[in-house]
Amino acid sequence: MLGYDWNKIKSEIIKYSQKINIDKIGITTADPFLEIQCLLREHKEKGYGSGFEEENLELRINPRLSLPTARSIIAIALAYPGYELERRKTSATEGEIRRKFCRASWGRDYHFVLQERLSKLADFIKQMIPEAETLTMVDTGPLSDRAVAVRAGLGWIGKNSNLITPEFGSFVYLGELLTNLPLPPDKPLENRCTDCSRCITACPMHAIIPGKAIINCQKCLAYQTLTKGFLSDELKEKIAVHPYIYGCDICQLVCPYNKGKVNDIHEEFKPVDELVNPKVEVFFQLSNKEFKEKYGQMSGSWRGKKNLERNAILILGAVKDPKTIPLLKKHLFFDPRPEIRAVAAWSLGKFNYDDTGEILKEGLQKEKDDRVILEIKKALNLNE
Ligand code: B12
Ligand code: SF4
Ligand code: SF4
Repeated sequence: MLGYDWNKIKSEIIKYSQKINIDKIGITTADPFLEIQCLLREHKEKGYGSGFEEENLELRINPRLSLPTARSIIAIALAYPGYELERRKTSATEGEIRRKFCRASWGRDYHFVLQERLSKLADFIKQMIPEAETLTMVDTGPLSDRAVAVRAGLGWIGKNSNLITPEFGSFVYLGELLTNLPLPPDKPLENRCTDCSRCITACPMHAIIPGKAIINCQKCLAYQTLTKGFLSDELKEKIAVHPYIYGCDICQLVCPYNKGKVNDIHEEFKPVDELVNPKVEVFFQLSNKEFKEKYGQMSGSWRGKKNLERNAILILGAVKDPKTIPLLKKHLFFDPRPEIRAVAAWSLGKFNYDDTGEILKEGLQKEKDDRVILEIKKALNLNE
């Protein structure tokens, strides 16, 4: 592709990105991300993964396995709100049981929002240069969005493993556009975490591996609130008192680089309080169809309803409101899903024996699944 002034093309791309409300943009080469190869291998070998990461390490590291002609990668970031919800202040006095969705689930699902921006950017580039090839990724692509953003100079990796931008803190979504254009690359920023370790101290699960800027997902509540299976006793205790029914913002909220970052920029990400700080019982009241209609636009709905129901039952065990005993009983006796019956037993076990002992004993008579039987016995303090 001869005859183009790549510096000029780059500044046209930057100008256009501002016009379509992309908050940050940076460019890096499409060279393999050898700098993260060892880290990704260690992450996998030590069992720190969540299973949501791309399995194939080569694909994760080499952009040219996704777009063989790639010469550059354009990294983008869109900021999302960092402020607190209004509703939280009043919920306790009303005696309601509510839990939040993490900020990354506020407003419209970010995958669509960023993909739309990247598609516009791709169209713009192709208008300028008809022979341009492009491939866009947001979250679900094989590349590490954070590694791309770091090398393109959008920010640095905090000890909590999040990419932190100087302007918006770590409350940013990331995406990238691979292209065959030889655009001039940007320079990475210095890491500014220095001797701070607030995120490591604040993590309720000790999930952040010190000195590595990676987390052990098996411990992390941002991951475990998304799972749908049986949980260890430790995880049940922690999810029951976690402020979030979906995700976790704790290690970001304590970060000094997020202090005062309101990021009230994009209409799409503005939260509807009732949706992102719901009464936990709503998840038992909604049919799957109703759940899709009400929550389908939020990124926090991608796992369906089961993980939210399971977490909600655990929360009822922590709150111990006698009004919720009939609901827990119904799930212990009649829910077809053993994972849900198991947490119902756990939560009933948190009440006084006088209030729920008979229910648990009756549940034990009915139950056929060994895993649930074990849970009921634990709730009744019966030794094997
Ligand atoms: C799997 C996954 C998860 C897992 C694991 C997260 C994790 N920390 O590993 C779970 C479910 C726990 C999760 C949680 C969250 N996630 Co998530 N997740 C992903 C996903 C799909 C892959 C991440 C991955 O491979 N992790 C494994 C680690 C080892 O790799 P990595 O995090 O990509 O990047 C590391 C390396 O690249 C390295 N690195 C980068 N450059 C360099 C350079 C050098 C020299 C070295 C040595 C290392 C290095 O540092 C990074 C941090 O360890 C990405 C999307 C994507 N395709 O990349 C989103 C992504 C990371 N998640 C995102 C978000 C928003 C979240 C949550 C904030 C949501 C929430 N509130 O609950 C939390 C944050 C929890 C946390 N402290 O990390 C954003 C992060 C934005 C940001 N500012 O960093 C991403 C990028 C999605 C997106 N496109 O916006 N997530
Ligand atoms: S997201 Fe929550 S559980 Fe996960 S590392 Fe951060 S503070 Fe710990
Ligand atoms: S809390 Fe401190 S150590 Fe953790 S990411 Fe923020 S600046 Fe870095």
